[in-house]
Amino acid sequence: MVFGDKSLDLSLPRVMGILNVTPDSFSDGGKHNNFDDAMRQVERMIEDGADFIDVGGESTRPGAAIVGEQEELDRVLPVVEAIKQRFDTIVSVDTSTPSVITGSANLGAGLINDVRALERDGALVATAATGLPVCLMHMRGTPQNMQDSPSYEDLVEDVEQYLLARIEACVAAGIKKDNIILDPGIGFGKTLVHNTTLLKHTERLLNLGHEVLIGVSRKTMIGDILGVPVSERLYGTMGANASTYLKGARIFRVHDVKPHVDMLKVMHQIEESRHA
Ligand code: 7PJ
Repeated sequence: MVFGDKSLDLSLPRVMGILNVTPDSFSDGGKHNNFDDAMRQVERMIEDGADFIDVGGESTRPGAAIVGEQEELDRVLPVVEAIKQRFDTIVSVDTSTPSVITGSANLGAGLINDVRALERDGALVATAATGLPVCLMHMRGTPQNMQDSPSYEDLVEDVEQYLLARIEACVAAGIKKDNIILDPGIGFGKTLVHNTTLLKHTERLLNLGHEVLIGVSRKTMIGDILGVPVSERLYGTMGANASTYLKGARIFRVHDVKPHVDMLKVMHQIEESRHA
């Protein structure tokens, strides 16, 4: 798949390093809202083998405050620009905001990653105009209310139907079908059993004919299973990612790049072994 100025073979597993540029991000407590810290963090993730740097200026944690458009632009665009000037990597932008999509693409971003699957007014048109690939994620509700007892008639079917409808909307807006990546949206309007069931059935999204991205890093799902705080969720995160790699997911959005790069390299070599 072609991500702006770089092309990536997605038959290999790929690691997306998370760079939060919010004052209250999910699990790094806003450690990287300082510009120089952010650049050091990017350098480290790239050295560790990240294929993408996912820049997000809106916290979508349950109950998070809504960020204004100008605030999001001010947080994200300087960081996208600086990364593209200093490093040879693919910048993914975690945004739902049309002006952030357009602005980031103009500065060299290579992927639009939208937890709202381009539902915000103007997002489809803005993304189509960039010509970039997009990751469509499933969310039930909004970050403000999504964890208020989410329920589904038929979970996997609902997620599949939602994403199919969004794919159709993308194609109608002029986004190429081959440029669409799907994501079940772990933790976005889902209980523990919803999350584990969706991961178990990763093949249902793959069967729609798109690559699948998984974002489970340090999430509540891991904390619920292990009973550990955010700082102790790496091994559990790796278990979830290893499991979905074996089911065919190919992009892993993570805070801890190096452990995942090593894990996936070994898993890939085992899966690809051929000895007559
Ligand atoms: C995801 C995301 C995810 C995609 C966030 C956090 C919450 N983008 N952005 N998938 N999660 N595609 O990192 O804990 O799961 S923000």
